[in-house]
Amino acid sequence: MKVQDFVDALGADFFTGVPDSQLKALCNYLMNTYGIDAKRHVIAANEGNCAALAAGYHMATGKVPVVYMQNSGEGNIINPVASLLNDNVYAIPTIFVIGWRGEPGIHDEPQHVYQGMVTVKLLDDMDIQSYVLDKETSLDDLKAKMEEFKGLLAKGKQVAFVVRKGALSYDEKVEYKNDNAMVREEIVRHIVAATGEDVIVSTTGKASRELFEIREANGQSHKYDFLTVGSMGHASSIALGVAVNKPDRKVWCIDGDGAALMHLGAMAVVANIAPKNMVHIVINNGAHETVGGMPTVASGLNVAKLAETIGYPKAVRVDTFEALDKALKDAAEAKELSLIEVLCSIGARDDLGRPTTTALENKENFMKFLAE
Ligand SMILES: Cc1ncc(C[n+]2csc(CCOP(=O)(O)OP(=O)(O)O)c2C)c(N)n1
Repeated sequence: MKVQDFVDALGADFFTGVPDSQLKALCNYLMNTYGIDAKRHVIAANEGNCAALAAGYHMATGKVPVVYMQNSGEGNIINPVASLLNDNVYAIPTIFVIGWRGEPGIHDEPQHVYQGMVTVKLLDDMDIQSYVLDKETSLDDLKAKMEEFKGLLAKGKQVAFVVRKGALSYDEKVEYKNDNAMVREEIVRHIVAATGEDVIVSTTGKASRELFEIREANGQSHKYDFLTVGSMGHASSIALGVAVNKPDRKVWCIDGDGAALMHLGAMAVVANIAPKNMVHIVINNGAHETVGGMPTVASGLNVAKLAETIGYPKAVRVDTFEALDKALKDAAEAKELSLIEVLCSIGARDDLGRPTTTALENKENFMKFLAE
């Protein structure tokens, strides 16, 4: 189905979400049609924020908002759905559009398998009626379902469209770019070179895939690395837990700007505990590059300044490999928590692979290494 027809059938004029590769057609359509516009289309920091923003929109306009997200975002919306939107509380009508990764029977990465299994069940549990959209769904089917959903929305309930791969199409391309020169994979390569046998906890998305491939290409073990393949936004807290309990090891966290923003409060806690053996690197491309390049708000944000403000003893911002190498060397020698913000371009290699070891193997190797 053409994404324009889908959007028209929903009949909404406000969209908020966190981008998803499986919803690329919708995300690109919204970016081309509205860009980022506080009254029409907002990419929020996490899906729970989207639900709350949708509630504000509804109360101010009386209209029904649309919240879009990957199914991994279900965990982030459950609290505001149960305690804000649900009709036992404020009864805020909302249409969710959810990309279905890890659908049973379709091969997907480990972080999507269980989430895919429980995607519809979680909606059922949250009293959200859902309808699965696939390539075969006709516009008439959709319109009929929407008529039915309108009755529920009128009662202050939420409904969801669960979108299978390829269900929505959009022919126009959107080019996402910035003025930064450094490529993320090369940044990760420099980090690997500087960190020797230290621990690396890397964030959700392509940064972890690049780290894995760099280790392979170098003929190095993967035991140094914990790849945070799911649970976006939590890499720095994982690194914190390791750093505090392994004070003799240096722990580096490779974070993304989208991930750091998703749970920004984590940084305040890292700063407060301030493990002397931890280095937090935020690769800032101002984008959710992994899922297509849609913007985050970090292009207008100085993450290094922010880190200093919330209490990191040291934070620097770099935009050249020369400056990056110096910052990495300083951080490796430092005896205090520090943050390095690395300004990065948007893009990745087309043939970038995925980890060939399982998540469990990753954890076991990592734990064995930590115990050495
Ligand atoms: C809770 C949750 N929402 C959405 C996603 C989908 N997702 C995976 S990676 C990613 C973008 C990450 O952006 P950033 O941290 O800036 O790193 P980049 O991809 O730009 O390197 C998104 C939105 C997810 N994995 N989990």
